[in-house]
Amino acid sequence: MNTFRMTVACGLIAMLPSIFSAVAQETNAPNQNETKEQRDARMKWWREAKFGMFIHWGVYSVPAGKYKDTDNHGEWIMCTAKIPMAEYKDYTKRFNPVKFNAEAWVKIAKAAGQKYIVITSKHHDGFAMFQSKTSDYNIYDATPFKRDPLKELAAACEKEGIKLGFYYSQAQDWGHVGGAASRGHWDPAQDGDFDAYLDKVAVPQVKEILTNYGQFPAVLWFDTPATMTPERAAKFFPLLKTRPDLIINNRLGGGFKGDTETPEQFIPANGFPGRDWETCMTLNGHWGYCQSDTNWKSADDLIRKLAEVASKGGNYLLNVGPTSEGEIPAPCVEILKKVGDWMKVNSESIYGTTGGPFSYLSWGRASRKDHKLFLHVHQWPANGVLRVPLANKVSNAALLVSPGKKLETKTEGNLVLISVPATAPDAVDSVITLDFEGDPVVPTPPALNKSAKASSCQKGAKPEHALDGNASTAWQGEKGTTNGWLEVDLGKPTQINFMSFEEPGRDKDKRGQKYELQYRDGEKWTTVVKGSSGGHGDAKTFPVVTAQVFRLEIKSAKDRPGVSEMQLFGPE
Ligand code: FHN
Repeated sequence: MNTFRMTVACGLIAMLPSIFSAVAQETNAPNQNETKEQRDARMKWWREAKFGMFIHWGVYSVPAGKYKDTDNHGEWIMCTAKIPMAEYKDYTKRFNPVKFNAEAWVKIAKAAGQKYIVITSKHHDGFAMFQSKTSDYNIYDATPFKRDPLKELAAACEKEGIKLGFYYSQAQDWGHVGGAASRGHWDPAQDGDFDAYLDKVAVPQVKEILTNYGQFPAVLWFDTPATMTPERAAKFFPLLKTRPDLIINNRLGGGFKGDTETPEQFIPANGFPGRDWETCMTLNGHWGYCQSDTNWKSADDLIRKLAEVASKGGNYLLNVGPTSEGEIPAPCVEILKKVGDWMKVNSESIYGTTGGPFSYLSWGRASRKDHKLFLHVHQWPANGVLRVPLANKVSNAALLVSPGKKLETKTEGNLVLISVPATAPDAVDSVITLDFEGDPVVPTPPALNKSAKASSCQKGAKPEHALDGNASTAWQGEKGTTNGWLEVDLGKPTQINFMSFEEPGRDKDKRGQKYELQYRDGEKWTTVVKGSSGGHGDAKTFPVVTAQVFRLEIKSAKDRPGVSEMQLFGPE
């Protein structure tokens, strides 16, 4: 065997342990051998719950976003203000949340219609919000409070029938030697061995939060897998396997998929077909309490987001950032109560539903339970007729608020026309139930699997990857290009009044693409709509245009132009 071949052989042999190790890691991961039935049973309560409360609470609520002459920080304040470890730890002396009332918090969540809570047991600053024997840098030992809020929350959740999950920052830890920092350490006191940190702090603390809180946690929400490898992730597997019913997200790292996808601050255009997913969002612009951030989302916006998430088969984890006194900010309580008022009337259209069959509806969203559709009407038809692009036989239609009062329906081609009252029962989201027979027959999106061209294509990509209905394939321009275009031929002149597109990679990639949608108008291109994406695509509605060839022109992109899925739709 010649030298080259010998070298290659030795190289492969040398790699074998890590290959076997990675495979071994994955095969040792929890739930590797569970059947579909076992998985469905384990995920059942979570899939039915649909709506949860995220709580980001920690010692960062003491500075509340301010540090010296800077403001607008959140739970990252120690990093974004580069606060030295010793100085940051001084905040613990002032952390005494005497107004904390677990029962009150759980009742706020229940009143909103939230069925589970996920609270930060330890965030990136390394401060444990529970009594930890592993490190005295915790709320019980390091503050005047001398209580374990997770224990009190666990008792309140048990009493009120709410599930409780724990968020844990397994890699980033700016308060313990060796803990990772995705933006690098800023205090030499943080420097140390990461594997030693995992063994001495993270793994023992995960054991504590998995064993000291009775039936909880029902969910373990790992976050930011900085520097995690399959071997490092595998350190947690034996612990995770001690809780066979535990639901684990996809952020442990080392390639561990976990049970749920976790889009953050956005709702994916098509959800994640075949995967459980949960989008988490803030109520203002910060996860942790930031006193100056009063930019609260409206209840109307949140109700429509909840309907959109349900229509795509996902869960909605909506965050609150309590104060250092232990209170959920009053505006959050008011907004959540309004969402709860809507849920009191319409929760049947959310709890236990799956995604609806429509890729697009001009007037709203649709969730589903077997042969019943819940039509979430955001734009009430002025002419009293709701047009539903469903070619199935329908047996009944009614307002959810008055189920006994049948609405008249008739079929027109592939449309179901529902006669509705002149006034919408709910200005934000009125729900109509529609019972149908058979499997849903809905329009094929006009651009799906159509032929496409592009200005350039990176090796291995094709323009058609943006039109194949699969968000994990994407068209991307050649490396080094910062603009380009993707052209689709619909095969015939088609009425279009809505466009959406998703971008490859996590929203962290922040491609920030400025784009124009154009249609071929004789020899020229006419622009229909312009916009820019924030890293996870965009969607636009516009006056109806009839054309056969459309082009998405990316005028500028921070990275090469890229689209993982583009959809064009016309009016029903
Ligand atoms: O860095 C964290 C952030 O502080 C927050 O906890 C969010 C919530 O999902 N997760 C990480 C950012 O992706």
